[in-house]
Amino acid sequence: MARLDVTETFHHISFPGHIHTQDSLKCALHFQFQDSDTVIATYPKSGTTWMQEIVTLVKNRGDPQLSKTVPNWARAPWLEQHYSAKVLEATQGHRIITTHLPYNLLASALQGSKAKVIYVARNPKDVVVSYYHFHKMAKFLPEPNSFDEFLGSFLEGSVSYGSWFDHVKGWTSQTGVLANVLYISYEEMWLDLQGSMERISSFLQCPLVGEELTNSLRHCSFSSMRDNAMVNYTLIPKEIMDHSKGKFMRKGKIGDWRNTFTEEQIGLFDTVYSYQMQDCPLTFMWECPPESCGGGGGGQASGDQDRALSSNT
Ligand code: PPS
Repeated sequence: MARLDVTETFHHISFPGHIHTQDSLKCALHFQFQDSDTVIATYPKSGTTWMQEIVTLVKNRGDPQLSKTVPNWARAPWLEQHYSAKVLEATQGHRIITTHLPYNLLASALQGSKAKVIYVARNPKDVVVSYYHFHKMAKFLPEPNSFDEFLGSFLEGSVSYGSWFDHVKGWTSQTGVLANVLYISYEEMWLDLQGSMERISSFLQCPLVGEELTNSLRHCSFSSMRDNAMVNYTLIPKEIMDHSKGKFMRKGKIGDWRNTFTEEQIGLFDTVYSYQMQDCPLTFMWECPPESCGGGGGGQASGDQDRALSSNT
């Protein structure tokens, strides 16, 4: 199933036809969640792969065997993608399920379920830059022209997987509606990976101790994941993901958007952001605090969690 140039429009949202069909999208809406499922929900480029790795390591008590031998899409498949139904049917026991779908599309399938949901959000300036670079390498997404044009599409919500604003507002307003939900930000994970891992493992009722925790921290660091073929997408053929156009594990930083945005683009973004988020109490960390900016992602500093996705965690 190549369909690299096909786009599926479903509930007014575009999805790449290479990995989605109308049937796979429809099936996701009627999915039977089990109470033992862990669901990772994200808007693209918000820390999905990182959370897939963390949850895999937590569920395996820090043993990296699975993370190093099974690709992330096989051990934490995307619910809405066409190959997932078979993978999920064949999975025995605890399932890790990933989704980029907005909350409103999954609401009825999730309501009443005790599946554990982890929602990861990232500041949208870093998201849009990461997404722009991903469009250059992923041949199943439209080739972007300028960043300026891509930013316009992102702000109006016409990019694949729809509006970042709708996605984040939809999922984060479900406190008290979903039985088990954990909200966490990419920035919290970056600034305090150990604290985040402890929080995630407690939420999953598998609290890690001693070496379980140190092993997990080591294996989900940026450098370890960058070199792990099971998560860095180097297993995907060049015709589908062209690594000469960029790396999936690209920079892994907070505030990298500063290297791309012009002053004019910052102005436009901030205007749209203020309007879209006017009734939303979420706050994001836009820059890396100077004392933490020494290196790659994860665990160099203790996080000021109040500054990142703070309102209802
Ligand atoms: S996708 O395509 O939606 O699954 O992408 P996603 O995994 O959500 O996001 C990819 C970005 O996450 C960064 N990343 C990390 N940063 C820090 N530490 C770790 N361990 C880590 N793992 C993934 C990855 O580098 C992408 O961000 P950018 O800014 O492009 O580097």
